[in-house]
Amino acid sequence: MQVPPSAPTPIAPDALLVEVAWEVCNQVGGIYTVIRSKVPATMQGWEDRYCLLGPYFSQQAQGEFEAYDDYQLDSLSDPFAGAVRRMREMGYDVCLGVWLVTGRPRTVLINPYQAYPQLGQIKYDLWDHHRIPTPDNDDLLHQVEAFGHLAKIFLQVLAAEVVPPQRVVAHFHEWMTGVAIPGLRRDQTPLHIVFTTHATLLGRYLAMNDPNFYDHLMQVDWLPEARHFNIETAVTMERAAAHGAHVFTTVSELTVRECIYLLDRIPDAVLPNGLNIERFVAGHEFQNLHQQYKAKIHEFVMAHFFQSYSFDLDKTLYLFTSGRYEYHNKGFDLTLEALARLNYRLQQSGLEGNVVMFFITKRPFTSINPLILQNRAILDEVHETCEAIERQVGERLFYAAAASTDHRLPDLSAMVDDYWKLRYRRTLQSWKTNNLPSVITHNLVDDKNDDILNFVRQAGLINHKHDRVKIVYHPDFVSPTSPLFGMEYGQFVRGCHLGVFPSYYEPWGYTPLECVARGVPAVTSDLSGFGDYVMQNVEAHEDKGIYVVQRQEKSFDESAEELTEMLWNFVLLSRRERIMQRNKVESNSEIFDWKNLRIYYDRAYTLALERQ
Ligand code: G6P
Ligand code: 1S3
Repeated sequence: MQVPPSAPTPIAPDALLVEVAWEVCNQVGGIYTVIRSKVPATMQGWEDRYCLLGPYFSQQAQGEFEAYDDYQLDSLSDPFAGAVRRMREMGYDVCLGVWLVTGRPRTVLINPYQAYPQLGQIKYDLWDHHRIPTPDNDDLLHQVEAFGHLAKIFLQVLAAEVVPPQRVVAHFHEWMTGVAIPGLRRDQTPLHIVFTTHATLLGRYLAMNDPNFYDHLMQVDWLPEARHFNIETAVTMERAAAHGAHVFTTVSELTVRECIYLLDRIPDAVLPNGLNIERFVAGHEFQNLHQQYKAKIHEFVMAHFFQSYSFDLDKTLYLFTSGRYEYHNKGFDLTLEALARLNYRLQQSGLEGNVVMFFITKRPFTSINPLILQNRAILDEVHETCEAIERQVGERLFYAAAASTDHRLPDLSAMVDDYWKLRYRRTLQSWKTNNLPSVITHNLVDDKNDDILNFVRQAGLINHKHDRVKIVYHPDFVSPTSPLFGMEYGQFVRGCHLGVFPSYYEPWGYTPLECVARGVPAVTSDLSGFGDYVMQNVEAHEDKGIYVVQRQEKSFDESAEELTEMLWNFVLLSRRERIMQRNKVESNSEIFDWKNLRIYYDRAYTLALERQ
């Protein structure tokens, strides 16, 4: 039996903690994962002294949030409820309730639109007091500024509710909520403020556009660059938040460099990201789950490829990458180059087996390719026909066996009705084709200028029969309602053999960690916060199935060669070795549990409480 971890000692029993994030009950990207997965560990230390604060967007809130009714709200005596009641008396529309996620944390949501009538004044004050300019036509900036204004009011009301020596730590994530910080400092609100940036906005833009971003980082003049990319408002907000916070933090050592050169403040601490590993643990079942979901991927692969040619699925490895479509930043370019080299090596080697590589990302598309949908439907028909024949043969064979006098296996083909024989033949006839299996599963809005497609066209990596590395580009997230995969993303990950994420720009990067938590080995890079953390903190990480491609101070060609070598070595593993590796990966994922990483947050809060 597992011994439950004892609740950690509260860092400051008299303090309250409010964590403010745009992605509370509102999934946009990785910060949602940070906040949500951290809730159980945070609640262990802070219990009912913890509250989340985020924007109220009715559509998102409907599925994620349960508001307390007036009776429940009135019966609560804590300062959070007190502040909500007080704001309501002041005429604001504020909800207190629970976020319907593991840990069910207390959550305050505020509708930003209610402050739209005051936007003129809010924008004027931001400029007048903090030199933050706002253009007239950007609705996201308006939402952010309106929410920042309301979050500031809530925190000021809360600060007035608490009775000293009780204190409040307010932890803001990312510029979208950090916009409240300069005003809170100007008004000298008695709060202990922490600000975490999960990536610098300018860093992301520069990295996307400058192949030598890391070499040029030290010389960047932030304001002209921010203007050049038309992100001056957000960048000035980010800088104001970083400078206004008592404690400024980021998620990895890599982002520290960006903070120094682009935000002009050295972070006080690095807060690495973790997961609630317990949610991923499947006990001794996890290897079976791999087998089970791999079988579902087999079905997709049969539908996609076998109409043109077949190959041995038992000797096929499934690799994948996933995430936001940032071709260069996410390392899709490096991955494709390494796959082309791996394809060549495999062709030359005479080794058996194939690799199917999936690119799971999001691009504008008009529809799923109808031919691919049709193939899927025909394969289902083939499956049904086979099952019908199997049933018929099974019953007749059983009867023949019982009645047999010579104990010989009868002619099985004679046991199938002509109807089924014909149907079998016709279904297969309508299915087989001489065309190559498509690389992409959907019709893209802009097919001509797509970087992934242009690479495969140029490299000729277009699923020829003789290609040993096949490519499937799925420009939509995998979901149970998708007619092609019909599974959850997490199930898809479990069914694969290796995740490939050799990013060029990645402040942290959850995707490889999400593989590891499911017992699937993964490739990351030393330019991702996760990879950098692994190199510094996890001994013999390759043995544990975490491969780190060196991209710092390496040319594209050198990194591509290293990645090719890693993939090659992975392909050479025997099934037994893969099973053993998955066991090791899974049993080491505990290192990234928030139970172990929460301490970084607690240290930042302790520091904030020491600062006035
Ligand atoms: C799991 C299953 C085994 C299966 C293996 C396949 O470990 O429990 O029954 O043989 O997966 O592993 P592979 O790496 O070849 O997909
Ligand atoms: C950011 O989200 P992103 O994917 O835009 O924050 C994430 C959580 O800290 C981090 O994992 C990621 O690298 C950043 O880029």
